[in-house]
Amino acid sequence: MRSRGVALVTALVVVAIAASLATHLLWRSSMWISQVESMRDLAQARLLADAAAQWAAAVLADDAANSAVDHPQEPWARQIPPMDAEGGQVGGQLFDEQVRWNLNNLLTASGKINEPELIVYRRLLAELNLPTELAETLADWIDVDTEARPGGAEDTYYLAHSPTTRTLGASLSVIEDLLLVKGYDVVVMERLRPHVTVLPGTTQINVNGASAIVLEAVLTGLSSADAEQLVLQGQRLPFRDIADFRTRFGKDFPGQGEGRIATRSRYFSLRLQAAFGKSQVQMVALIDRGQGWPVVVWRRFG
Ligand SMILES: [Ca+2]
Ligand SMILES: [Ca+2]
Repeated sequence: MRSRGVALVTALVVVAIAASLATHLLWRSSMWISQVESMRDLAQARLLADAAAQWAAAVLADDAANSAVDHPQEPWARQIPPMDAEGGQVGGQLFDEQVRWNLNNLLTASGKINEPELIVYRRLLAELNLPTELAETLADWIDVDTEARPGGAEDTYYLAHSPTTRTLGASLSVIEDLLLVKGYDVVVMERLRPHVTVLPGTTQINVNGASAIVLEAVLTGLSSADAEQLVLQGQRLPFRDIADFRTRFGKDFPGQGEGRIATRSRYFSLRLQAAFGKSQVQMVALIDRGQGWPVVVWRRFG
């Protein structure tokens, strides 16, 4: 009787273990299936985002074919709320990157610093109440020589500080590169970001959409009040061309540096969100409308 009792208990234990093992295996395989599903969904969401980027390029091509100016009231600038597409959802918005000052304007093709542009950057920093040494440290970071400018910093500084690194000696690829440069931190970045960008080569400022701070920095002789008045004018009715920009100012136009401004743009950034099944992706891309069909220069998923 006692041994039967023990055998029964043993049998029950065996059954219990087998059952829990089966549950565990079932759980493992369903985990595996859901992982495969979410990987598939993620891949689909990315495909959807890439398709949307191609659609944005087509929108910009269409704009170039139909208008000689670019301004934030044009159809390309509209925010597209998430909408159903190919079994998922996608939405986003295009932004004119040339309403911001391009930090790579500081560098000439031969790797030297463009001194008049450095003056523009110093002015921009001063308007933002940031130390103007940030212009010198960035200049040393991107120039090809290893001689430190007054207030700047070259390899000797970076090799002695953590994280140990060397200066870039080339134009910036992405704005986050700035965080490696002496004096730049998240607080500085937050203040700078609405007014600066990182684009290939040298670019002009599109006066349709640029901030008063940027206009004041690129046009020597323009006061804050002048710049603010111009921004308001452009918001009421976008400027057709630079002659229109000057004329509508209403009195003798004090700004110098017309080579730095334009009323159309080549570079646009795209921010979009795509969702498929259980997965969501965010994408940031830079689009170049320079020659022929617009191309995606780079894209990042987040
Ligand atoms: Ca346009
Ligand atoms: Ca230097």
